[in-house]
Amino acid sequence: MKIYNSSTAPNPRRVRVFLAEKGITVPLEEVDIVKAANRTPEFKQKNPLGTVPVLELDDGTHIAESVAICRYFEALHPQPPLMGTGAKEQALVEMWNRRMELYLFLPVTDAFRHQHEFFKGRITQVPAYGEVQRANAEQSFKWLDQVLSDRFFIAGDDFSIADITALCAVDFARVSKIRIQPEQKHLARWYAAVSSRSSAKA
Ligand SMILES: N[C@@H](CCC(=O)N[C@@H](CS)C(=O)NCC(=O)O)C(=O)O
Repeated sequence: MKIYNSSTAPNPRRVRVFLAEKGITVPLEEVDIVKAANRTPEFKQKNPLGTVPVLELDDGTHIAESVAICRYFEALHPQPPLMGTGAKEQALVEMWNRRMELYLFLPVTDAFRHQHEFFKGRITQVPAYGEVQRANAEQSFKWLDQVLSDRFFIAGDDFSIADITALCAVDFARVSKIRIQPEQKHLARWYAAVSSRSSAKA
């Protein structure tokens, strides 16, 4: 078993943090996305979308999509639960993780993809769309600050995959100069708590 990884990209980090929280070690193989090693026909046999992370099982199965990889390890190693336990909690964690993906992680990564030199020639960049997504990301920081005014973690009392998605988004946002604002005290309190966990170094 191994994971095709990029040590600088935010999606593989989500999986690394998840595994670190579980205390699981999986060999990592670095894919040089700067040199577009993820876009070769050989890599696309593992994941036709040409993205990392990809989990390769010993039977040759490839599982891409960060949440799908996390789901696999949650099923094999349920402790500590990071995707909720019981119908209600699992649904709430799923809801918050989807929200973090759609309204935080996506605008943050779109701002980067559509405005940064790195993606020039790799995708059709629409800088104005990047600007809209930057504003959406900033709006989501404000919203998350409110959300965190009445709870310790994003989905409630327990640390979950939703916190991991949000942590990786907030850290990656720095590349596009999107930062927690001084008045966003709840968000700053949450960020200090999650980024001081040892898993955050993964
Ligand atoms: N929905 C996918 C997104 C994967 C993704 O976009 N990965 C980025 C790294 S964060 C990538 O491979 N980018 C390289 C490229 O697009 O060339 C997931 O959750 O894993």
